[in-house]
Amino acid sequence: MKLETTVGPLVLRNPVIMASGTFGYGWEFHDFVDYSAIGGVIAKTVTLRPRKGNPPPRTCETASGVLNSIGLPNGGIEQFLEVALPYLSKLPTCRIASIAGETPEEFAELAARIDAGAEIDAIEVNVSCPNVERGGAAFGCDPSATRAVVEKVKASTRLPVIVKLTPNVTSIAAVAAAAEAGGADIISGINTVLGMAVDWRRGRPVLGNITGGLSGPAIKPIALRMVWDIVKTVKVPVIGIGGITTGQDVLEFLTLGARAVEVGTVNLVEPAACLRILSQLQNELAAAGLDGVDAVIGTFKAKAAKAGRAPVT
Ligand code: RRO
Repeated sequence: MKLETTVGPLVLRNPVIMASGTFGYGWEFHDFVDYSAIGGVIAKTVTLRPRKGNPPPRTCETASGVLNSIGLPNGGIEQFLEVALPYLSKLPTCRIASIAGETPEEFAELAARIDAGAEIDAIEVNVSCPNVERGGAAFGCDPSATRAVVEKVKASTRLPVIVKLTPNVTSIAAVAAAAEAGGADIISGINTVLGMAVDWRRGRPVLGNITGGLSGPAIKPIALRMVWDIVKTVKVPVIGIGGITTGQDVLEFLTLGARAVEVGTVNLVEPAACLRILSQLQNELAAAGLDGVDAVIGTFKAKAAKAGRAPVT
């Protein structure tokens, strides 16, 4: 069974990557996951200066999902370079850092320092955090601001640049096109969907930050629609993200044309979920008589299947 997939300049042993913010800096999952079995790891987003994050409560369970307003707590780039990056760079899988800045120049500085810090495989540019005021989705909601960030980052690193998009826009295709025009090597999406939860007895928000980002199975249909919009718009490869919890979910995104996926929220409730998802992926492919993921990627035909008829193979 050939699970290997190429995503632009990246060669992954399989298409299942751990999404940023749900897998710590890697070491937190040491007891649960054999890193040499998974497609890749994306570390929690790092910023230039240390950040405390948002007031609690920071998470809340919803129907088939989770709301978070974590607010990007992290020790800043110095601590990342000293503590997290050396560990990340030793993992026997595709190693990806994630960065967020308040200006295009900050994004560029982060990329340059990580590039110089230790050997990794790519940088994901997070222009899509829903829970911080400056930076975050402020860039990802505006095509020209997205392009400006990507151009600066591309000029400051030789590493492949993945641009992670927010769904909280009218046209994700327009932002994807701007990221591509700025030089993005790969586009990933989607980050979390803006939402909120209400404690009606107290007449108050559940989350300390009032609003948060929704993730988990509840957002998979939104993510599929947006990945479809992105793959129709850009030529660069796409990584699908949003509510993936099974091997079948992975195949749905690959069918649309995504060349890999990121698995996030399920890691919070099932730390070894990626291993189950990978075994389901192989079983699904074998049951369909297919010898690998390449037989599935981009096979989507935009005409609904008739009920009650087996798929043509
Ligand atoms: O830390 C967060 O609150 C956060 C980030 Br950086 C992000 O990109 N997406 C999200 O849902 N939460």
